[in-house]
Amino acid sequence: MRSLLILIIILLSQEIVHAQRTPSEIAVFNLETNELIRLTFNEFADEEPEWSPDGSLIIFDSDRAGSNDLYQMKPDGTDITRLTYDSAKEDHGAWSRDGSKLLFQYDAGSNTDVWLMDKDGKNRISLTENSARDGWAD
Ligand SMILES: [Ca+2]
Ligand SMILES: [Ca+2]
Ligand SMILES: [Ca+2]
Repeated sequence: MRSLLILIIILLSQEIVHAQRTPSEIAVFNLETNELIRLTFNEFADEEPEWSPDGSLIIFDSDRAGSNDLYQMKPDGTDITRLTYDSAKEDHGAWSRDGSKLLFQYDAGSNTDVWLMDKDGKNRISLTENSARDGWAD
């Protein structure tokens, strides 16, 4: 069943002045029923959705709080939880195979690094520390 559901991003055409990126939404498309279920509803950029290995959660990134951060939600769009809170740009989230940890790109401005944290946002550590651009963990 899970393989028949596709996460897609809807790009919205209207320009929103205060959004940092193009407004977009996350939706699930059911290949059996051709049903499109929209999961996010706001004028900000919600992007890069990734299923957890067991299908119980979706991580994504969003600039809805000003800074770009990682969030997670249930596949029906409920229980949205913010996972990162600082001013850096966190995106490109990816699940570990056992679903316990998240890899992501941490962009502080002049430089990016790959970070790792528990799926609830705790125990963040940087895996790379150098002046080159390291990223795209997924
Ligand atoms: Ca949005
Ligand atoms: Ca941030
Ligand atoms: Ca770096």
